[in-house]
Amino acid sequence: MHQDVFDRLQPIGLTPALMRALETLGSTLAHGDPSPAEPARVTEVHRETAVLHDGGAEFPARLHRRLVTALSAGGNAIAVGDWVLVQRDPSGMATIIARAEPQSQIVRRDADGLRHVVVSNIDTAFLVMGLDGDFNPRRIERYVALVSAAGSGVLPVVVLTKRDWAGVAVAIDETEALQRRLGQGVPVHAVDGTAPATAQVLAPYLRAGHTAVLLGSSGAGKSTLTNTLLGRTVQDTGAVRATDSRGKHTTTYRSLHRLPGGGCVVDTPGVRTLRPDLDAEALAVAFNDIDALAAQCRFRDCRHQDEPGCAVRAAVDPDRLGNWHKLGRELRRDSMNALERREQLSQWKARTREGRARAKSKRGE
Ligand SMILES: Nc1nc2c(ncn2[C@@H]2O[C@H](COP(=O)(O)OP(=O)(O)O)[C@@H](O)[C@H]2O)c(=O)[nH]1
Ligand SMILES: [Mg+2]
Ligand SMILES: [Zn+2]
Repeated sequence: MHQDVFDRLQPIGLTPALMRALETLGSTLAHGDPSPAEPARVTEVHRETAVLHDGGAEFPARLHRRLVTALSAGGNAIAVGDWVLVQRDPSGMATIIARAEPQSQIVRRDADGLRHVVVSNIDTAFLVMGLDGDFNPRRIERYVALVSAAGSGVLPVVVLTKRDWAGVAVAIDETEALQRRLGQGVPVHAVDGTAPATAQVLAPYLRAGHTAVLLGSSGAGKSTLTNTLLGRTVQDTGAVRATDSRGKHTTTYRSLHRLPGGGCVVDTPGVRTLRPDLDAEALAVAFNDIDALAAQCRFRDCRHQDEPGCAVRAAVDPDRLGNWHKLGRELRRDSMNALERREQLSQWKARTREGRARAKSKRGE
């Protein structure tokens, strides 16, 4: 890749590692193919099309069916933030023909346990929550676990919005309590998302070439923050119900925006129920205080439930510990389901093999 191409793409998040991945993809594709593939970043994904950015401008592109099928076979999909290669047909229409393996990926599971990629290649995850009826430390811990599972190098940052609405005293109390509960690895900020000065508070997480995603319930203030960071109104924002502070789903799809200061931000629609695609390691990272204290429990296999001499129960917020137990149960249920699904698949494959063999012998082959 030419230096000038890298220089053009670096402000929208291209790293040397991703550039090498794209180059490798490009050289494997080049065999016998005359038209060169161009690198670009995905800023929106729709059913059959996507919007891409080439460092200069945005343009529409088609998704290549074979690529979509190959990715979905591995429980994956093209997502906002991905780095891809595109090829143009004679009319100039672009098609995404390859995707670089993401450096980080936020993945949630739906009620059926199916994986959904939310966003790829991010540096910061702003966990946005209102200091109104939306405030819920357990939900924030769930988001921290979601981010821990995204791969190392993604920093979770809690952004408590509506500080102006809650009042300064309440905001300070809630912020300090949450910071104590989460520990020092997760910064917590209370902001007025509508105030221009909030862009300066979040600027350290949005350096040139960095990408941040905004996660949180509908009505938490993600689109408001996006507009404040951009310094202009790009995203529609919606009113929340006074009774339960819930928002209408004003934002319906994810979109990546380039910030005037150099970074990128991805606005997302809220999800009602959040199930992180967890593994034991990610859970241990998200709750590293529990992991560290466990070494001091009297019993080596302490479950931190009712055992005597439990160092975890003695030190950790009981509600946080309860949440850790709950996420652990979900994790075991999900991995059990994955095992069952694999067993089911191998049984089904064995049956089709037998079926084919029977058909063959009937035909007398
Ligand atoms: N007073 C106040 N209102 C806010 C703040 N952040 C968001 N809002 C309001 O909350 C509502 C929902 O915001 P929106 O950005 O659409 O939430 P989203 O669903 O997370 O994108 C809108 O009416 C916003 O104006 C804030 O910090 N202070
Ligand atoms: Mg929104
Ligand atoms: Zn214990």
